[in-house]
Amino acid sequence: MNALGTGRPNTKSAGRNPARAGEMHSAGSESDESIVRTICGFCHANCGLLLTVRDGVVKEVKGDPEHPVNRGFICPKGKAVRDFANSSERLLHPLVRDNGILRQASWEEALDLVARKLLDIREKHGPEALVWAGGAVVSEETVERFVQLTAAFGSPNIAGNSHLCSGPRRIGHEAVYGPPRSEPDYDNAKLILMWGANPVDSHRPGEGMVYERYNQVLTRAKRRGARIVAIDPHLTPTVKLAHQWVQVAPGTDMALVLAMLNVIVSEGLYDQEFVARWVAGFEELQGHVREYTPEWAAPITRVPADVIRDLARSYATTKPAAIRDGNGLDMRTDAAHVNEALASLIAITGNLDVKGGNLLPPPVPLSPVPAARSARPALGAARYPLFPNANFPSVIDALITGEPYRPKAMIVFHGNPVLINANEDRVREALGRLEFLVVSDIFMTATAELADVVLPDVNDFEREGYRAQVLPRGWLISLRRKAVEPPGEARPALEVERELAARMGLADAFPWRTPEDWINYRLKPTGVTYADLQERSPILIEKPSQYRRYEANGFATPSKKVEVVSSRFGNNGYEALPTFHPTPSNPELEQRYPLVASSRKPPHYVHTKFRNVRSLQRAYPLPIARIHPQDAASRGIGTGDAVQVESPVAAVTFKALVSDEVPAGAVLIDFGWGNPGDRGGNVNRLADDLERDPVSSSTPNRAIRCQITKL
Ligand SMILES: Nc1nc2c(c(=O)[nH]1)N[C@H]1C(S)=C(S)[C@@H](COP(=O)(O)OP(=O)(O)OC[C@H]3O[C@@H](n4cnc5c(=O)[nH]c(N)nc54)[C@H](O)[C@@H]3O)O[C@H]1N2
Ligand SMILES: Nc1nc2c(c(=O)[nH]1)N[C@H]1C(S)=C(S)[C@@H](COP(=O)(O)OP(=O)(O)OC[C@H]3O[C@@H](n4cnc5c(=O)[nH]c(N)nc54)[C@H](O)[C@@H]3O)O[C@H]1N2
Ligand code: SF4
Ligand SMILES: [Mo]
Repeated sequence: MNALGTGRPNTKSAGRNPARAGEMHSAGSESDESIVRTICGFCHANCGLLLTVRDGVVKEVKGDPEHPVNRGFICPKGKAVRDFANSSERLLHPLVRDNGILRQASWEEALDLVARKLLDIREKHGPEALVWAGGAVVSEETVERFVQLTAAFGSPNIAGNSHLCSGPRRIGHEAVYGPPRSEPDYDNAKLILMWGANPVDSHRPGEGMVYERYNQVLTRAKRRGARIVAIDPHLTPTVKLAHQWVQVAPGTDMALVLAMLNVIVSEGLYDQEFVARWVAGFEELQGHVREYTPEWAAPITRVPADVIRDLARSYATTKPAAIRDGNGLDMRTDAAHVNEALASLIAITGNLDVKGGNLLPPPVPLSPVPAARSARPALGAARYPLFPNANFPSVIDALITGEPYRPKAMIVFHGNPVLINANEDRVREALGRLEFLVVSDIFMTATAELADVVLPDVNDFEREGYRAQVLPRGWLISLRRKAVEPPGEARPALEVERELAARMGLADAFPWRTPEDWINYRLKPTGVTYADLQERSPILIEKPSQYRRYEANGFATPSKKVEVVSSRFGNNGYEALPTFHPTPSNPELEQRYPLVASSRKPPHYVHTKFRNVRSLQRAYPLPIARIHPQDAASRGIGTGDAVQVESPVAAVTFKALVSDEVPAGAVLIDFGWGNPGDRGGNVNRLADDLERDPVSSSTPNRAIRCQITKL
């Protein structure tokens, strides 16, 4: 084990009394100033931060130069963390709905009410009537809370947002070579395909893996001489950084991958040795892709045939080559199968689990969050058998149709399901049918506004927590330190969850009293303890790079081989080979809605968060719809005009930006508005949630048929 960092105390005092980490909590006295080393919790990167805390208030935020993930770098949101920490808009007291209105309540009253209602619902409808709905994995403790309570209650319905984020990619890759899903080895690749990913803005160059100085992975690779190709319909900062831009038409990646497979297979450019020894179904794949020539794919993808051919050849022959698949390959109706095709591409070219290719890093081993033992299956299990846990679209269906059973209560923790899922109006309708909705958040949100009980949580600087990340050279464990006291009556979710468990007769399922207990329990298999982290965080558990680990035991598939004809898919009633299905033609619909809208994550915000941070609000006040000059001209639309975007589901107003960042026929709309007070429209109101990927239940939040008119 190797400690990164200095070995100096983690909190150093600029005042007279050197403060130890544990004493930081009450930085109350007048002269008290200290630096707290912690991690940012606003996105997955979890950058190391140094907070200057004076008189119990965060005064300054800097990137931690010693944290390997960011080495002092801090993004625009990170810079605004101080304003966020000191926001005056925090939820300060529990709220309880009374005669239709949310009013302030004591913790006693709120917790008694939640316990009583949930027990009553269990008595009448069974434990499965409770659903947990969480948000993005921004650190471990932010996706763990209330899961334990829901499971102890007896419900298997743990439903997050992974149908929109990485779930489809994971299912697609695992169908071919089993878990874990592969991650690009940026620092050793000679060619890197950035496929539907924009890490220059998203700061997410990997999904299950982080990289040292992640904000420099691409520039570092370029400096080393690696070639970077961005496959993206939109002109993004990542595209600008790449050597080549393959401007695939939105949603047509399947045709592009199939044509690349066709070239590689027909020209014998695959890794013959690897294929012979490790690939099952290769002949079938060979026959299957014969019809998918570059000439066939060109009109579909709007990528010229010779560009496709060159891309296939260079990917297959530049050894080693890595692919970063991004969130542009989720949120589409062919999501799982597109990723299956990509996984086969990686494997047959011999780029799987080799240095500079796509690595298969073992995940950090953590003790499990105990799961429910339930008589009834999770919602969605029958329709989406390959989706782990429950999935949110099936929860919505069940609320509306009552099939296979109707949930009655929901706990939303650290997420905003009303805004982030396709078809906001239908999500609202569904949540309106709940008997009881509990929301834990730190701000009033579009989801919290619907709640029967709102539980004010503490924020990232007011609690202890932890993050366990995979780096190419090992496992990195960081401690989140408590730097300041929470405002008002905000209380840590761990404490709240425990109190609820006690009130509901579930105390036995909750032996953890403090964050320390919980962190020690979860980290036990790693050998790192809370005390170790107190002393020096982050801690890197070095795992010398190991490649081709499959040589020992094979791949984690039924045949122990890479299955380019996926038995996991085939055995569950899905197509076992990736197949192109043209969108059925519907002239009436296409005439009425001739454009296709996608959505964009603005670099200033993360999802629906931060619109209440004034500095960011000023920098980027409202959501923008980007439209191609040709489409703008024919509609008389100019930059700055208010436009109405209408889809078959809803109509929403945005400001227009005429720009050739988007191809003709496409519209690109900023995602994440719709919370109370942010004054922006929600792009997800336009998306259809019934059109879904049959494997992953992913909805087309990034492929919305629409028309635009100037207002
Ligand atoms: N159209 C479209 N839709 C999308 C996407 C897209 O690109 N386009 N992206 C998708 C993706 S990738 C994802 S991951 C999802 C995101 O889905 P979510 O994770 O549900 O979205 P967030 O807006 O991040 O919601 C996080 C909530 O947690 C609250 N919060 C912050 N800190 C704390 C805390 O310490 N405690 C508690 N209790 N709450 C806290 C915030 O105030 C916020 O309300 O959206 C998906 N939806
Ligand atoms: N600023 C900011 N950073 C974030 C987030 C945020 O909300 N804001 N969210 C965080 C989360 S939860 C996630 S999951 C990550 C996501 O981070 P990334 O995986 O980098 O994904 P995105 O940033 O959503 O970028 C997706 C890219 O796919 C492209 N794309 C859209 N449609 C298609 C298509 O049909 N084909 C292809 N090939 N490309 C397409 C888009 O133009 C875009 O460039 O970002 C994280 N970081
Ligand atoms: S929001 Fe910015 S500073 Fe915070 S973890 Fe993400 S990239 Fe790092
Ligand atoms: Mo995400």
